[in-house]
Amino acid sequence: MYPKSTARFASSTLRCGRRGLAVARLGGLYWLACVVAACGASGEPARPLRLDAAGDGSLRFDRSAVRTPAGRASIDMRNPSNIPHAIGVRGQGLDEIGETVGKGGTSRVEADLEPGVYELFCPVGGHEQAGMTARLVVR
Ligand SMILES: [Cu+2]
Repeated sequence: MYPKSTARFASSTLRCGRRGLAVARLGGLYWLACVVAACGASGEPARPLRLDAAGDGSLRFDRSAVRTPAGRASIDMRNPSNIPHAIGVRGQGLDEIGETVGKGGTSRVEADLEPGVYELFCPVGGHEQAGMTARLVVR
């Protein structure tokens, strides 16, 4: 009787240990999925916000204003033109610049956006001055 119950206890402990391991594995997967999805430090997934550089080679974006709700955002600018461009965002204490990309590339900035008005601009020399800017309104 006594050895039997000890065995049952041992077996249930083992099962419990396996479950613990399964949870640990799941946790690892979740962490990996989170990294792949490019979550912010807050764990909140970044809301994608798209705009493109003009495709005709002119120094401007494809729109002059973008609106988005407050929160974590991934500002993605696709570059379909032969001129290198990048996305920059400033305002509300934020000043970030994405990678400069050539044709077919995407320049990205991830940021926690507070309500307010921001300026999107291309930081490549002379482009902002030539008018490559857009307003970003966060509500
Ligand atoms: Cu540019």
